[in-house]
Amino acid sequence: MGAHEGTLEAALPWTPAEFEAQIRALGSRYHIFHPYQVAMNSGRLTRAQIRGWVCNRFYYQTAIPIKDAAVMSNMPDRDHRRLWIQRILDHDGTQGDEGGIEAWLRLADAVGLDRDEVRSLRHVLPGVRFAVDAYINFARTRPWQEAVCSSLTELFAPEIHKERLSNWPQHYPWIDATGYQYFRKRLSEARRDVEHGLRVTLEHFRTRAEQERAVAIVGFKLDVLWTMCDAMQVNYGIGGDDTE
Ligand code: AHQ
Repeated sequence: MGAHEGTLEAALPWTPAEFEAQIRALGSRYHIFHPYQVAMNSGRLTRAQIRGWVCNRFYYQTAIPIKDAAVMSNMPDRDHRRLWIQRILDHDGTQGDEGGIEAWLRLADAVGLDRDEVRSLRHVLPGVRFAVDAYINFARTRPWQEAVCSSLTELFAPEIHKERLSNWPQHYPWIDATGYQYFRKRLSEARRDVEHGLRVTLEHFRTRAEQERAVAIVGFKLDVLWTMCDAMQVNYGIGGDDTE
């Protein structure tokens, strides 16, 4: 290929299929491959390391509806808001459905944590807090389509929830099975979320430069998730003696 064609090719937008494939290729950076998650899903974490994860991830879970409300506040289109509001209800709950934050507190009960201790956020590590706050601030300050794009890490989420549901009961028999409701719930919710998020992303980012911006945005959010695991690994370690 001549230099001219090379330049031309580099400037051409990806087709929607190529664009989606570029985003899906980022899956290799998903936190399912982080040493802390790998150890977790292969039964090598201690009670304290699992409990530390539940406490820190609670901060992320409570941030999601706040993040999604920030996205909605920038969303002029009613039809998009009618879809997006479901994400807030999924976490905050509604009449007759306790929601994801309550389900996460049930996970806290199941791993032997005190709810008030989890709610106090006193165990949230600086690295986790900074990563989560960066995500909220991104959603507050960037165009709503960019914030929608950043949620596409959930393309890879069903796999990690399925892994927990199949591996944890055998690896962590001390965890009460009532705690797994959250992961089950996310299997269908993540798939529904991603359908809308992908449609918005593939439609909005048109030029090659815009498409590459979208790939960088998903990369930013992958870094948010990865950094949370880094902070937990540095502070809690991996493995060790599993005293109560
Ligand atoms: O439980 C998770 C969740 O509700 C969400 C919302 C979504 C977003 O808006 O960014 N991302 C997300 C994720 C959840 N669980 C994470 C996990 O590993 O349990 C994965 C995370 C994601 O992939 O973004």
